[in-house]
Amino acid sequence: MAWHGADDEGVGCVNGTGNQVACLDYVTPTPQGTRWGLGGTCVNVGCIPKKLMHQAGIIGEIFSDAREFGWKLPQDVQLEWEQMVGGIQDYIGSLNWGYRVALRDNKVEYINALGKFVDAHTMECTKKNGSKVTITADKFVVAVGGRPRYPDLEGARELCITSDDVFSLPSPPGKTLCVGASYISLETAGFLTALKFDVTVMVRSILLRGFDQEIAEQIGGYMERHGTRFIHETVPTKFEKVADKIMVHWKNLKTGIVGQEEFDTVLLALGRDAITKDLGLENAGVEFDRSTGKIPATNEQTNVSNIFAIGDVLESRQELTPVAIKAGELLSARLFGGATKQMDYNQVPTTVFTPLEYGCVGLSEEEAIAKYGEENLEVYISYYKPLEWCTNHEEHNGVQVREDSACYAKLITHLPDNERVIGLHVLGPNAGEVTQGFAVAIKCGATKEDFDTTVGIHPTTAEEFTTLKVTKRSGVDARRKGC
Ligand code: NA7
Repeated sequence: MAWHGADDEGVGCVNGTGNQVACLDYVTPTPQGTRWGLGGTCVNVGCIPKKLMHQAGIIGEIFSDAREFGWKLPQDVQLEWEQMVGGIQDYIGSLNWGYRVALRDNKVEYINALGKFVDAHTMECTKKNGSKVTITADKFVVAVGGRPRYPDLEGARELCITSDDVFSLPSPPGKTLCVGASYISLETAGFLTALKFDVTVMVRSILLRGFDQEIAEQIGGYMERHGTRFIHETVPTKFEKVADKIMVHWKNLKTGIVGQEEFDTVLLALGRDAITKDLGLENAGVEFDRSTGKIPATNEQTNVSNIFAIGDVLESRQELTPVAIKAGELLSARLFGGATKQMDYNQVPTTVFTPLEYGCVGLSEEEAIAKYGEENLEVYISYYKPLEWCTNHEEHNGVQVREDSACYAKLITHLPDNERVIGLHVLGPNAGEVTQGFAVAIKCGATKEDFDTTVGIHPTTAEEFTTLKVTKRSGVDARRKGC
């Protein structure tokens, strides 16, 4: 059996079974020449460096809290970009090495080559130096993941970067434009703003499509008040090199007005494509969507019985590393361990690491209304201010650094089903940590009463969910002054 692609999910240790296993991994460099090591998107150019840069931004914001708590800090605290990037890249290097060692310890052969199916049991592997080897296997797992999409616009590939490049930029990005309004764009814009860069987000339609729109708007509002500029209903039309800058030409979709502005860096976050098109899937008889690269599968099995797919290449599944890891573990246990458990893709929690983090599990309000009808739902809401923020009265450009009603908790319940909780949303510090525990409760079928009878931990932000009383239906103002 061969695992193809080393997104974390591919680095499986199924070899305890005595099977012969190979893991094929190859990173095609970006148009800017960025390449990385073993571990896939999350480790190298996704979750890991993103969270660390987000943390660098949070640390910057904490300086103003620290002063209010009595720490005497210089006013002009500076970030050294090169040191931050160096530290993050060193850490990633250690993870890459750890994966190689894990593969070796588990007697998995690591082949640093680009694979292409010759038929359903044969794969041709091309190494960096052009030499080829052919491997055969009883079973294949396709876990090649996705890469950022480039628009068909002049200068896009030559001049712009993507999330594949931003975490290893050798010098500070300077004035930056983030194109796109989904989580990769907003997270990048968020941490770059917190790191004190001049950042603009170009939005074609709405923020965070697919997420709860009330919260998406709140995220945008918070980011805007804290220094990120937004250009709405606008798309880029051309990128041009002017001296050492990038001239971005754009068009407003509503008014038709065109304009241009210079930036030092342009980051494109316009979606990702599964990189299956050169994988020779057709040679193996595997069906896939030629426009998105996605592979349909039933319980991770493609239409060809010995070829499986996990992770971002799967059609209609979440593009989240922990989802892929769990699906991969369950798949290997079924294939080689005699297990029968299938992956449950429902109620998967996730977090958007914008400056104010957004964690959610279950349905958005829009999805809940579409599925059950508004009359069958109760939506409990509360604005809150973390205690940790409450000593900070500093203002920046007329905005309180730590605002009163910026954080938000929302619980959606299904009335006919004993008020079972079908959606939990939290906007605030440590939202990922808050959401993870509640996700277990929701998976167990928790009701509003279960939340109400759970004793809160005081003083925390998560306790907000044990005291929710105001419903949206009531029209009562859920805003609060202070902590
Ligand atoms: P997403 O979630 O696919 O979102 C793409 C964003 O880029 C979205 O805001 C789009 O606006 C916008 N977009 C797409 N094409 C254009 C063009 N041509 N011009 C301007 N704006 C555009 O992408 P991410 O890059 O954040 O990737 C996240 C992926 O990782 C996603 O697939 C996850 O599931 C995993 P729209 O809302 O369509 O108007």
